[in-house]
Amino acid sequence: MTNERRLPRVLIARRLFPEVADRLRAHFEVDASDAPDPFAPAELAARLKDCAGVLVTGTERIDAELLATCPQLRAVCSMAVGYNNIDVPACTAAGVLASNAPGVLTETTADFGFALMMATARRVTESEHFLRAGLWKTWSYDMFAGTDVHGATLGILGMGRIGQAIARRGALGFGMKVVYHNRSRLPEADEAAVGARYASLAELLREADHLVIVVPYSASSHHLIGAAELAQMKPTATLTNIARGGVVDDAALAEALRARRIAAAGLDVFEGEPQVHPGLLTVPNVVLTPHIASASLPTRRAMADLAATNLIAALTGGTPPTALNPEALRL
Ligand code: 8YV
Repeated sequence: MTNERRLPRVLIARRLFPEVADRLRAHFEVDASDAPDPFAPAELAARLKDCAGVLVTGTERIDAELLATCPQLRAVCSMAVGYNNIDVPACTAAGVLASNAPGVLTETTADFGFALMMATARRVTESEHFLRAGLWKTWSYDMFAGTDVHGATLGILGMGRIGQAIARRGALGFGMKVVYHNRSRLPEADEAAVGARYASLAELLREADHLVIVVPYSASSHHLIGAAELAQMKPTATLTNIARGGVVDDAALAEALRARRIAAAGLDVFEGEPQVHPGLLTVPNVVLTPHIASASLPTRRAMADLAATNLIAALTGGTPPTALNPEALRL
């Protein structure tokens, strides 16, 4: 008679690197999604029923209702740094370890934030559409004249790792003045490293030539930038959002862009994505990208690997390196 002990079962909730699934197979029985789309909530719940752990991205919603349907679950490990899709207190209450993936995507995401801000300021996609449409007939002194980035004032809303990496690019590479607003002020040495000055939100909005939003989404940052805030910005200013849809009121932004109350916007994230507010699709002065700020293959691999490391540690008695609720392991 064989007395084989079954390995704990884990789910990889999105199609991911096969190498990461192989790493997990050394420890677990693995159910890996190979579908391009996320699971519908009912399917996710069904697949999680007998799982001890799950590797998720920013798209799976993990809340008390779902947790109640999977009593065996002990770890939810995300490859995203933002974790507004995970109800961490509900995980803790259910004795489920939750982790995110900070650090590994900082520089890649900052590169993209800077690229999007520059494309917005210098009207890169708008002018490309013009060229592709066969409209380019001659040179003109003001054709697609944009706003300078070098030497301008860079306003950063949310000064965590990614905000600081963007500040370094602006200050050290482009001679920008850096002003920021954050829930808490940085230590003076960190401010000095990039010459960043702390400001109130109102000052930030008033002073920024280019406002870059990197603040995490939560109930307190919902529609932090709406019509009233956009009205305080310079008419020549740009706004770039690489944080989360919902931090900016997209309807108010579409209207501000249409009325040219600000010059332009660069958006990688949207309220209700992958849906995009129709008003944003019809104005020319916006650069739109499909939530790709962390999308370089080495970085996506590092994000997935960090989630796998957390999952393995959580389910094999180790210490998950980037746990959001380490106390859940002790419950
Ligand atoms: C992810 C992100 O690509 O890390 C985050 O918070 O928004 C992106 O890097 C996305 O959430 C999928 O995991």
